[in-house]
Amino acid sequence: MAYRDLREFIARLEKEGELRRISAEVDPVLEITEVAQRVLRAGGPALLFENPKGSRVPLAINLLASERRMNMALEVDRVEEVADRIRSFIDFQSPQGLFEKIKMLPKLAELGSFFPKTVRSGPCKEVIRRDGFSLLDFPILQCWPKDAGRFITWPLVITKNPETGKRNVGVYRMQVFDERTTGMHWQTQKHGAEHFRRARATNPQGRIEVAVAIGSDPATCLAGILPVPPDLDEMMFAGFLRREPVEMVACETCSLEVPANAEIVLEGYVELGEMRTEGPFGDHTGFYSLEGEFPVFHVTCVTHRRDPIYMTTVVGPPPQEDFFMGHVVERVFLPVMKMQYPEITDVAMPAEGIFHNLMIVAIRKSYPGHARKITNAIWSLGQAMFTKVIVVVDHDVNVQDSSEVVWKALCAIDPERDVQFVLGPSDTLDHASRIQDFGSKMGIDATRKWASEGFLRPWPDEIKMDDKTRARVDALWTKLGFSR
Ligand SMILES: Cc1cc2nc3c(=O)[nH]c(=O)nc-3n(C[C@H](O)[C@H](O)[C@H](O)COP(=O)(O)O)c2cc1C
Ligand SMILES: [Mn+2]
Repeated sequence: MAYRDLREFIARLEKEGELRRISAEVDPVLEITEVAQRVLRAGGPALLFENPKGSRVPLAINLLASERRMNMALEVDRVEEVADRIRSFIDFQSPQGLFEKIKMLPKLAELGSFFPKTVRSGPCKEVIRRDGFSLLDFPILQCWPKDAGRFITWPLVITKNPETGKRNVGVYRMQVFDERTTGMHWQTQKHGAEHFRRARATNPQGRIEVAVAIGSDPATCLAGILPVPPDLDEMMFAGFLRREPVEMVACETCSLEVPANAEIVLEGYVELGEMRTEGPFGDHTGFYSLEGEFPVFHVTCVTHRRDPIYMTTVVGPPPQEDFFMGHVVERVFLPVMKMQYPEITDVAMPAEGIFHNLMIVAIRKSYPGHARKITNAIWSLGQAMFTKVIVVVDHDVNVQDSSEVVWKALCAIDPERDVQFVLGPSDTLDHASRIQDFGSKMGIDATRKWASEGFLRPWPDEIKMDDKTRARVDALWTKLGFSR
């Protein structure tokens, strides 16, 4: 059974000893970050701040900030189970006989459970406030000392593609400007930004409707950060993850729908002709992302539960909670990458590479230039386009072991020959690229070089002791005075 909502997940965490309630007053300005950081670094539990200073709304943080809690959120023992489920759909063979067709029925029923379902009402409508509301009622964090202000860090921002009518849900931080206005940090290549640009192209002085849900069941919250293809509804992906449809309910003041189980909903619009300075913000790079011009979100209505919980997260020097999210992305999307590029055997994005700076890819190399083909493929694959450095190794290198990768990759390269630079889109958060959103990327071909690639020297074998000697020493081991 999927979690009905955020509070059911929190209750489960508490039951499993994975939640700590904090009743002392703690300030959402900096202090909660510091507490959450220390607890996360110590491998501690999720936190529920019952008395954030200046607000009557409790605040939940670090809910998914461990492998165990992430598995609980996805209701699996290992995240690879999600990948296996994706693979089972990819591997779908067209059925031959009647028996095979019948065997397929449960799979088809499962497919049906992906699609979001519209419902007439839901707990997010317990309180509806068209007037007199204020964002300042919520315990919104100022995460870091040089942040420009308070930021909503885990909003599910919902828009519709003005051309296709398809929904998009993305997590884009929102700087609180005042009681009913925030920034909308749609980075250039993200789907929300594309909706904004398309709407603006036809109606430069118009508006685009935007709804924001804060705090939902964990799979739905997670779906907002996943790099699913454009025009593929993240709520459908959430339905896949939770194996039950996400129930959506109509907004009060616009034509969008929001998850009915949300804790808090902000309805409103973005003015297409309006930009405002946003940031700085202590970001997941571990540095402040600088101020920039971004669209502005105007809130027209707030709906929430009678006793809402404000869900948030902190990004900053790695590793943070978002590392666990990135790990899910790495594992869950591997079968999708493999579908297009079956030569890929494994992929790793180490925490220090903060998603877009470093990807290590193992391939089963089968023709000259194969590694370079894969770097180019990755640079054209959705948000993997941002990957600043790609290291391609042979399939017998364990990409999950950074020290093995550093060792073998450095041994395998003749830098001038094996490093390739390309120009292209870069992550908006990349503060080193020559201009915002555009810069260079590097592919490193750290595979064994072949004669067909012009490498005419012999490639040496890796040193390994032979089995016979190892067995002999095993047998001798205790006699040599060592313990096993
Ligand atoms: C905590 C957190 C904060 C994020 N903040 C932003 C942000 O401010 N702007 C942005 O464009 N992406 C941000 N992201 C990344 C997007 O959520 C992610 O790229 C997502 O896939 C975007 O959805 P889209 O592909 O539908 O555009 C954030 C991710 C996390 C985990
Ligand atoms: Mn999207």
